[in-house]
Amino acid sequence: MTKAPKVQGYKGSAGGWGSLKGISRIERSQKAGPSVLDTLRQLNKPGGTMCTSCAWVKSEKPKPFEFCENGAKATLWDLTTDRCSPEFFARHTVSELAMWSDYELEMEGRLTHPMRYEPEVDRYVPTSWEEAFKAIGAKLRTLDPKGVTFYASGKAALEPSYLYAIFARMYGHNNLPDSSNMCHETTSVALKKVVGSPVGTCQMEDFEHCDAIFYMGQNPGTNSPRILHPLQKAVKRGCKIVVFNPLKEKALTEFRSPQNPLQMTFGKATKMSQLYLQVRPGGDIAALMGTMKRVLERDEEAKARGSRRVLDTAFLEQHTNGLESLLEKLAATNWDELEEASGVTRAEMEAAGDIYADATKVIGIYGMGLTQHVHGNQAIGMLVNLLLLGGNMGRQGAGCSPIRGHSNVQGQRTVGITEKVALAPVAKYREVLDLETPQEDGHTTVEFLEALLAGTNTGFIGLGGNLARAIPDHDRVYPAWRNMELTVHVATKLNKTHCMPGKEAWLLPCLVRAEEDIQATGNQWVSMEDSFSHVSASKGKRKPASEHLMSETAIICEIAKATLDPNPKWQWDAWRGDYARIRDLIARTYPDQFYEMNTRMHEPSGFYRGNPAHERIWKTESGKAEFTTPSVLNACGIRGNPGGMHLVTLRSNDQFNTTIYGFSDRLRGLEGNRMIVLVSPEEMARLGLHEYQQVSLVTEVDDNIERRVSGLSVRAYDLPKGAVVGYFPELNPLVPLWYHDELAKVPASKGIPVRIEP
Ligand SMILES: Nc1nc2c(c(=O)[nH]1)N[C@H]1C(S)=C(S)[C@@H](COP(=O)(O)OP(=O)(O)OC[C@H]3O[C@@H](n4cnc5c(=O)[nH]c(N)nc54)[C@H](O)[C@@H]3O)O[C@H]1N2
Ligand SMILES: Nc1nc2c(c(=O)[nH]1)N[C@H]1C(S)=C(S)[C@@H](COP(=O)(O)OP(=O)(O)OC[C@H]3O[C@@H](n4cnc5c(=O)[nH]c(N)nc54)[C@H](O)[C@@H]3O)O[C@H]1N2
Ligand SMILES: [Mo]
Repeated sequence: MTKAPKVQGYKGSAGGWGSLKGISRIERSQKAGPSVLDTLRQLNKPGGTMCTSCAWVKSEKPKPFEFCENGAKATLWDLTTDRCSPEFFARHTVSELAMWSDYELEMEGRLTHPMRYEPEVDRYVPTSWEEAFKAIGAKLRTLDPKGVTFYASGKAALEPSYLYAIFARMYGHNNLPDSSNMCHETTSVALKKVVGSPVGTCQMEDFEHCDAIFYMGQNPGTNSPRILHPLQKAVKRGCKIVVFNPLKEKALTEFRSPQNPLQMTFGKATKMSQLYLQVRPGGDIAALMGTMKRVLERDEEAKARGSRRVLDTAFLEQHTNGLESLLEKLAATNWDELEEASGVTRAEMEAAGDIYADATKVIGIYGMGLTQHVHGNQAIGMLVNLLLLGGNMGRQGAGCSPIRGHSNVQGQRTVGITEKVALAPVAKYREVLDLETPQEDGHTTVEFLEALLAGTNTGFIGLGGNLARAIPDHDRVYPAWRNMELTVHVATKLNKTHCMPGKEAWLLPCLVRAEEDIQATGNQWVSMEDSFSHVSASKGKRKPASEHLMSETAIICEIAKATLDPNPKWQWDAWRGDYARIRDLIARTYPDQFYEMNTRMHEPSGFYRGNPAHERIWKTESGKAEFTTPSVLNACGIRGNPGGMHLVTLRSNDQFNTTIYGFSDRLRGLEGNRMIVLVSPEEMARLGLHEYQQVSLVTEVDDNIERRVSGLSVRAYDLPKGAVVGYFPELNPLVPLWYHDELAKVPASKGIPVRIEP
């Protein structure tokens, strides 16, 4: 038998000096120049630019540096002095570029000119904006609108997003998927169902009052580092953090604040979590059921003793529905089943239950580890079940806080980028814009891809993003992508999706958020919404990367003008010239939440859009908060045999989604290679694998399609039984398109049944 290799690890803590080294490495590779410091200094501050990296809330009282390692990386990446110019495109055919990696393509730097695909020479060639708009408008007019999809990737501000959503409907479809459809759509569906509001219920002050946090399936050290400061403060107050995660993520074990020179130099790192449950993929439903069993026991004990009840019986009585059936399910499920489905022990689940029972104010936090499963909505439902038991919803120090991804992804949904007609402000569109919303629901991301494979989706506009890489089932989808009649990309840097042009294809370069956006009335403000439903203003101050760039707002206005028949209420030129007029439209369309938007967005940390569930108003079918009874114990769609393994695909510390900054996954102690598969020493021994062995991963589903990724190097890693781990997007060919959340259709990228082939 091979000797089990030593599990590697990163010796430092999250944050600390390592994060500063990470930033300076990117600064060298991107050559952004010293003036970038001015931009960094005013990130996320009133009057400044909002960071494009994550959607965590902007502080009311900003620190001297109100950004994190990865916010700095994202900003430096945007402000690189490298240029991907027409000369570059003249040197390379698109077929050649299609073979380049995500990393190599974006390393070419910022796009500088509008480009048109020329099939005869298989190259992108420079064009003028006039030619581009005229041709795109003319082509869109020949296509059936129902077969055209307008994708958005979550970064564009509220102003362009609002216009994009109305343009789609004026043109004739609701095909408005956004990155959310691969991300937190599970949240939008599940939270809506159980508490009546599709977004998180917490506010910043809740983090100052909670005494326990259940932190599930989210990696803050990499993906939302600014949250670590309020978490650290909470821990220092005595708040207990319970983590559910198959991986021991560094930032959830220890953290050193880069904002605190004393702690950086002399201090001990803060121990972040009290209890760490290394659940198997999808194991959260069962682990939460076990937790809840213990909470109920503790409540019985308290009742018998006559001490403070653990259950908030008054809240349960007045505000909730459906507890009985959940209690029956819990009683009928035994600990052996829960241990098998969760991958953790009864003692661990009981310890989690004890922390919950001892706390009076509890917050639940989660990310992709819950949303990207076939039964992801049920896992979110279980977390809410636990919170409801103690009345931990809609009161100070308590609530449910999904951590959103892209910096304005929540806001895009708020201002109408949605494929569901029921969520569009249909009556207001009629009143404000003379706009009749098309009646059929549009495409989710998965439905767009299904239409693409069926040949019925013939046109695509991408407002940012790298959709062909972010989606499942690459090997099936790529060939179909190029059959489209028209592809249009509004983008900042070249990526692989751009290298899959349709028969007519356009690459339209746009400004980044840190750059000046000069229109008829001067440099424009834009606005975005964070994970706490706060809407803040942002203004770019930097000279654009090229004089030929246009803003996303201007590009949408010009394409719309070239496509649609004129209507006196559709004032594309006026909107383009003064974004305050777009905000007036938003305010008229959503008066309850966006009244006086033009002034309120300048409040420190933005204005709060409000959330009924935060006030214990439940906009559900029953008018109460709903307990849900899970139909399964594990969130993976296919459990396979007991030895079966599930693949988790996730982000390294050196990437922003499909943008690969480099090859260092510092906090996990993994360096130099992204084509790796992490396997536990026990599984390695069982399968006879050795470290650095080259293997393939093969998807184990029964649909007669072979899904395989080869050339992966095995690394030993501390993982629960049945889990293997690798990187997104390299492993996306393994995710079947039909393998997605049963309600929200979010691809189940965290629980793919696989086998390892030597
Ligand atoms: N620097 C940087 N910042 C980012 C991004 C980025 O790529 N880079 N992406 C942005 C976007 S769009 C998003 S959506 C967010 C994503 O942020 P996260 O939600 O943190 O996404 P992932 O990196 O996919 O990591 C998911 C976490 O879930 C855990 N996990 C996997 N399966 C399970 C499971 O079954 N149960 C539990 N409990 N845990 C599980 C993984 O081990 C991992 O820690 O970050 C945003 N911010
Ligand atoms: N297997 C697997 N697949 C996943 C995930 C996973 O965890 N596992 N995560 C999913 C998630 S959570 C998400 S959100 C999606 C992400 O999917 P997308 O949002 O589609 O992808 P990104 O990588 O964020 O897009 C990067 C590109 O956006 C463009 N860009 C960058 N900044 C701007 C800008 O300011 N304006 C414009 N117009 N363009 C810009 C650049 O050209 C860049 O190449 O991927 C999903 N796919
Ligand atoms: Mo995301």
